[in-house]
Amino acid sequence: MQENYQPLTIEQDVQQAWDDAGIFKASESSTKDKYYCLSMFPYPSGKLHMGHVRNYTIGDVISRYQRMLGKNVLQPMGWDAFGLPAENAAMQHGVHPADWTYSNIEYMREQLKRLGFGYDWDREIATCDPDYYRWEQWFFLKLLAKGLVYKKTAPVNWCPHDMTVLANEQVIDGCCWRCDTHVERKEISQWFLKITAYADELLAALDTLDGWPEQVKTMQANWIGRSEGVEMDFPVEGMEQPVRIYTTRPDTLMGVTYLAVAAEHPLALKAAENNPDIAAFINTCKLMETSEAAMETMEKRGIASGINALHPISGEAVPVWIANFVLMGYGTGAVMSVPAHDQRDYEFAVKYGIAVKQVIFAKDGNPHDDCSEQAYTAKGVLKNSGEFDGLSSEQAFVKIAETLEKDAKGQRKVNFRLRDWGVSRQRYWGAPIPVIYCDACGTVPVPEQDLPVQLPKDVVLDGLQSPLVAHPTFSKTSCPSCGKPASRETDTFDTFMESSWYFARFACNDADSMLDARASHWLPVDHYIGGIEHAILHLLYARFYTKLMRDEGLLTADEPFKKLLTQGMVLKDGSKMSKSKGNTVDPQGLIDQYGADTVRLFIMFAAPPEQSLEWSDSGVEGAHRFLKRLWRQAYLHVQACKKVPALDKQMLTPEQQAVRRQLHQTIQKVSHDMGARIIFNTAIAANMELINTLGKFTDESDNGKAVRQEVLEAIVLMLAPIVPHICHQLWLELGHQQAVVVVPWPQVDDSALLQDSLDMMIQINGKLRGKISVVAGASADEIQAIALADEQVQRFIDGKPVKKVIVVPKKLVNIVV
Ligand code: OVK
Repeated sequence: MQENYQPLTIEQDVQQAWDDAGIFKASESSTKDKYYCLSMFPYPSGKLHMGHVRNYTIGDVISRYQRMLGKNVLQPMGWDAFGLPAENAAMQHGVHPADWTYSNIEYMREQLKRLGFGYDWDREIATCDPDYYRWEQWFFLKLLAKGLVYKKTAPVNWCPHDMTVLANEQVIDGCCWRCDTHVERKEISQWFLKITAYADELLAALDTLDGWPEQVKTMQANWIGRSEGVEMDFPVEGMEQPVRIYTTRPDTLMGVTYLAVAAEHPLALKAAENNPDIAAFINTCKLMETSEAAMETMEKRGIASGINALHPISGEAVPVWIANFVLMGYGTGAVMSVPAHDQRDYEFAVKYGIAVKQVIFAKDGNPHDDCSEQAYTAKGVLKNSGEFDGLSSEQAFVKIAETLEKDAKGQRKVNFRLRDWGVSRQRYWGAPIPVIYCDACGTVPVPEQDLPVQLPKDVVLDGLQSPLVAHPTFSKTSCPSCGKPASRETDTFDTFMESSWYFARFACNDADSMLDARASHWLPVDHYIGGIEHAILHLLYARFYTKLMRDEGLLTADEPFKKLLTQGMVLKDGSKMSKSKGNTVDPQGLIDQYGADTVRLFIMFAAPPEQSLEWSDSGVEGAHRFLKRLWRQAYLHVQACKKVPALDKQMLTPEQQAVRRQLHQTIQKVSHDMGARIIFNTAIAANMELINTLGKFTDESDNGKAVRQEVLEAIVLMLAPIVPHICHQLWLELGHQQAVVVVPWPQVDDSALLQDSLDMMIQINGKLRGKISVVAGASADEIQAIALADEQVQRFIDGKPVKKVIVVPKKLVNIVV
């Protein structure tokens, strides 16, 4: 055994040994229980960020721990390879997005290997590979045939100067990132997936996800936004068509003082016909970004349409306003406004001098229901509401709904906030949408035998229009149905399409169909690890896709991810590591300097996985020192103990018993921390304490050596998931042939725990100087020996001769020097 810890050599050799033995290849024929552990696959953006290292270390530790528990583990890795960054890089550096992507994959794959992650690389996927996206196209066409896919117009961000569509991230403060021109909203025809058809199930099934953080389930539930309300019609003066609105607060109906409609609403367009001011206002509404965030924060503006609607119950005239915060794509494009009881309506009413009519009052008559400064949004009791006066909000909900239903003016309705998923992107680096447009036959799906529709490589990107639009052989084709010239869809899929099913394809990445029986074998993923930024969209789309694949007969699972761990951020000096702040730490430098195990240990020791982790250079040093100490202890033991004596449990001294008790308490604690709690820092700390104890344990008797061997072996096994290279090597040095990866997790010896122990205070010259743990029933001589061997006691004695030792049974040891 080498005297010094040399991580770089060990790590290379150990990784080679794993590779040679094919240790991480997962097989479906194993008789063991399966365990599918998955970390969110990366965008191949260039090189690993510390956030990736944290994510993938957590996943690898869980995988290795489960393997030691006897599970048949699948842990795959791949690349979420399409998307805008590749196009940007292509333009900046003059490389093709495909070349940029594949060279990043090469580099990042090496980094992952260097960190020792136990992936089954045979299952690697890159989503930009036609063998992957062909099945995405195939599945899209299945959904099209089923009516779960449709086309409609939807707004995009449009730069009128560059004449191009912009992604939300290319809009900066409402302006184009390239030319700073004000971005407009433009309606174009796009493809949608009917996720709303699954809204009920997506919401209800959240209750079955016991292994998900409550916070994530709440975010999903809010996003789906099921509400119970009433849909009703307001007749319009001088027109046949009423205005339809939906409200979750019908109890406030008698407080309506205006209606607000979207700029694209038919009433708004009608009003604009002979009013240039209205026409101008509608035009300015088009100059608006489409992102939800922008809609939330923009200034709320409007204009009176001059049209009156009629209140469905009182029959009073209600003015119709055109407002920039009402969107045609949301609900009916019109809302009833109750300024007294909705803050946005209140601010708008105050701004434009519209009446505020309070109809809900606090039940207890408290003055906090006052509406003179802001809206009163709580529920309460109705007043100023005619026949409904005196009812509670809850009673009024029912009564008003019944009244409207009786007169056929409205009806109760369950609504969802969730909208269908727009999957068209006007970009090059994505999976082509497999449809053809023919003047004679309309929209024609690409026949199955013509899939995949391959993304052509011979393009030049200029950052303006997608090069697919003008590509001579791609955009021009012939109709599969009538054979006449036709044009191909030039939009590509949203990259969330690829990440919505990759976890299933990992199970059968070589299948000659989208999925085969192996997908149902491995799914659901037992543990999914990733960033909280994906709490809503990615996780919802993946759940939706799972249900779609199930309903297509491709999968038996109802849900994709049984357990979810959302990892915390990596911070430096209190803020998120980012290029713009200049506070990033490059993992590669640390790996080169200290080795992968040190980086892994620091990351797992610095914080529990769900909390944010503050970067600390001294913490990395500390982790490295600990590994050197572990190596040293093993080295000294192996030198002193060429042949390990058998442990004789009947002949243990009290000190040996105390060490064994701490050992088995540690196994118990670490198993609980790593298994049930999924907390690793405390598990590591317990092992550190055990190493400290071993450092003080100088017993060179046969049983002493046997205990030391037992402790070292257990530490190596317990730390193997976290620092797998050093543990692999130490396991061999401790005299074993098998790779530690496949050795079972250590078992608690209950008999070692049974020994009663007690703490005894130590005084030196009458002053309290420490504490020792001894087995109940230990003799005075044994207690004296343990006390004198204690490191702290030795420090205080400081080489002076011991004059006297007084042992007060079960209480204290007094040493006189
Ligand atoms: N491909 C998607 C993705 O998020 C996942 C799909 C399943 C949708 C974690 C940074 C960083 C900070 C500043 C500048 C640059 C980078 C994420 C994910 C996983 C993969 C941490 C990544 N900080 N990057 N791909 N990270 N932290 O490559 O939360 O962005 O779980 O790694 O991340 S990803």
